[in-house]
Amino acid sequence: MASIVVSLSPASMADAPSVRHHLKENTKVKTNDSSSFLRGGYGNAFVKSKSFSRFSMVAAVNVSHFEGISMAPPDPILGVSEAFRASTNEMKLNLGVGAYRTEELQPYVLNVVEKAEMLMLERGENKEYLPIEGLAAFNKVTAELLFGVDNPVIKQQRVATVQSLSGTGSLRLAAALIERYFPGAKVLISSPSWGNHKNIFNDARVPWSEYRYYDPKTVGLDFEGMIADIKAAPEGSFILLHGCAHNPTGIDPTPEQWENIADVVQEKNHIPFFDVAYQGFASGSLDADASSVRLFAARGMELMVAQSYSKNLGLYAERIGAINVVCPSADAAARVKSQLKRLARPMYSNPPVHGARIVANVVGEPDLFNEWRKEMEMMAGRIKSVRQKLYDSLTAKDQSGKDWSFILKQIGMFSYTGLNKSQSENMTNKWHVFMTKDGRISLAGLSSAKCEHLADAIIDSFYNVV
Ligand code: KET
Repeated sequence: MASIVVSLSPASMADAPSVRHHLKENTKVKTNDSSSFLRGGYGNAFVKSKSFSRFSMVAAVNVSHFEGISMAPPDPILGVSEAFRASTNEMKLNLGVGAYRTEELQPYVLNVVEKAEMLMLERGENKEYLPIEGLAAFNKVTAELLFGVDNPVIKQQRVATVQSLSGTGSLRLAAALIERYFPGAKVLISSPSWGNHKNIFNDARVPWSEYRYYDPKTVGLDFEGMIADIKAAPEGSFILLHGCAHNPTGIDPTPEQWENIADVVQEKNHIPFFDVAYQGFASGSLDADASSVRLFAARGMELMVAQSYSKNLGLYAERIGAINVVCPSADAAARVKSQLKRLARPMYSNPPVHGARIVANVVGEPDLFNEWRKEMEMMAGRIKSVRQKLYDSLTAKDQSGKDWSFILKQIGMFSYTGLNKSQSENMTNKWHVFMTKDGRISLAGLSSAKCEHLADAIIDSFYNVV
């Protein structure tokens, strides 16, 4: 085979990035700085062949820049929606992604969102860039919604709030802050957790490990394991906690257990890092669902909270959320905010305005706010009613005496069924119930009419597949 001669020039490192993966085994490489040839840079996990560090290369032959890139696996959650769309079966049911559907299994745009959008049109709002930190009116109401208007952290202006790209973008921005200002600090993630948490910290190069959370034996919380693992973490770790409606298990600590968790976090000088993606969706009450965060804040602790409006306002595609950092003083909050802005600017410059205005209008206008609360209660109520109906169907159909009541104890959009990977695959392959392979089903995508079919599918998969 012919060999390819490639010359490498470290002088132009800055514009180097993309050709290194073409160098096949029989490629001869010439470099004018061989000492640095294998040094520096991190391996690229997405490229099959060897990484050759940061060099610009002038290839003597025409080699493809992208040929060596391997196929990425589908996303474990959003890939389910892709597979669902591709299915032509009439019975198909998408219980993969956590997205609210009506009883007719249609996406739902909240009335208050439509009203807020009308207001925006009437006011003739423009499309100028937002400041890096986002819309001021949004940042104000979102922090107030989370902590409560009268919370001392709000009154004392101790919260640095930056509008970001929904829950995911807010978590990613916080991860960048950790990477920059707390080098080497670890994030502790519950086992299991929302699948994207690990990706976020991996991509931000923040080390993480897991703490015990779910106990398959009791289908409940492994509270002792959780406490022990948080205690054992290096002092000053970030403890990622789901504010409410834990995803995927639907199992939340009791108020008393939250107090105990706060004790240990405080004792070890850890930093609580809340992911609040379901405020109002767990119980139907915005205040009750924020109580875990408020309990930590009331102890005077520093903490971080990533917020999302994807679920509670149905603004999935608007990418609207925020990162809040509770600081010891207003001064510190101003400094933290300035650094969050500095991190956001090269990542995405500034956030989108549309969703921010919707939230500012809904949360900031008392009439719309009250109407929103009713709509949220309605959505949370529909999920609770299909949860009950699914339990009833399972109990009526399953003659074995198995106790399915764990489903009723879970809270939020999801139910963690306990089905394993092959059982979950059977749900999809045989019953056309599209779901994640960890046994999670989104009850927000279920209608009363489909409960019987789902119960049949679960019973068949549970008893007939190993
Ligand atoms: N946190 C949690 C716990 C979470 O479940 C989600 C989304 C997010 C953050 C981020 O949502 P965003 O739209 O970026 O604000 N979860 C659902 C959708 C997804 O996986 O993206 C899900 O678990 O189905």
